[in-house]
Amino acid sequence: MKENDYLKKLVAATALVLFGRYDNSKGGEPLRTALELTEKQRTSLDTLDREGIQVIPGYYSTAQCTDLRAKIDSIIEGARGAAWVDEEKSDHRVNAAERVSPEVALFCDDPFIVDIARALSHRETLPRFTLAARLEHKEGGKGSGQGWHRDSLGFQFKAMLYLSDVTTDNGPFQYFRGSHKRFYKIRNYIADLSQGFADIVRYSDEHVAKLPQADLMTVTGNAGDLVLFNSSGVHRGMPTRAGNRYALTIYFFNEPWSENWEKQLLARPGGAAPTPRASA
Ligand SMILES: O=C(O)CCC(=O)C(=O)O
Repeated sequence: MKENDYLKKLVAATALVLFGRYDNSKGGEPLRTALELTEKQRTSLDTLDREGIQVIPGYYSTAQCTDLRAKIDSIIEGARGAAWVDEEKSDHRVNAAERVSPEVALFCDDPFIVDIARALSHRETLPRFTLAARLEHKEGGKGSGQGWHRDSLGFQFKAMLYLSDVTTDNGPFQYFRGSHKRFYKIRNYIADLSQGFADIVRYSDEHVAKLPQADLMTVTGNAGDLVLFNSSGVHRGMPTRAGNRYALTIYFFNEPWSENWEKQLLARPGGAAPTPRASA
């Protein structure tokens, strides 16, 4: 092992401990009163706490998904330069699609999901936006998210709505159950990591092969299934073999809004002030 790998691990682990400690000290205003959650939301919170991921089948109807797939095509088409596309032209993304689509805005403001995010982060409000994405099979495409990674070392939560039926061919979401837990992360950095890493939240296939494979969840399913996940766990969109996959994903942040994020989002129509969605 190269010497500087140890140094990087040490820096990563120290950052983890610090992030863990300060995770709840930044972001928006703390919850003023306890949220009134439904039984279903409590189940989601328990599952997310234990596993880091929960799948809720049939959250949207087939008809809603058909409509939203067509909306995504026109949002990507209309966004032109503001759409992000990977090198292989497989992964097409528009961030903050709720700014141009009332249907996407409805999903972005879904109270069932937003309240789960608030309960998880203990925040009154959370900045968020919704990614509209179309994944097309292209030879050499790395999959949605461009390979194995954690989104951050501290809190991050996402809600992904499949708008296509998803098989092992068209890029299912993959997640290592339990990898969102602090102890798992620390063990991951200190003990398991045998590769050098250019970026402390990105992992090679060789490294991921050493993680407990029994924890690996490959989320195949139907259009309309909702996948809730703590995105500080190890995950990726599996590289595609055929077909395409549409999805909407809400990104929640437990941090004050930053201009850096704003640069990656779709401009508001008419040049209105670029404030994030953050209402409860
Ligand atoms: O779309 C997916 O399946 C994975 C996306 C992903 O890696 C991410 O949201 O960070």
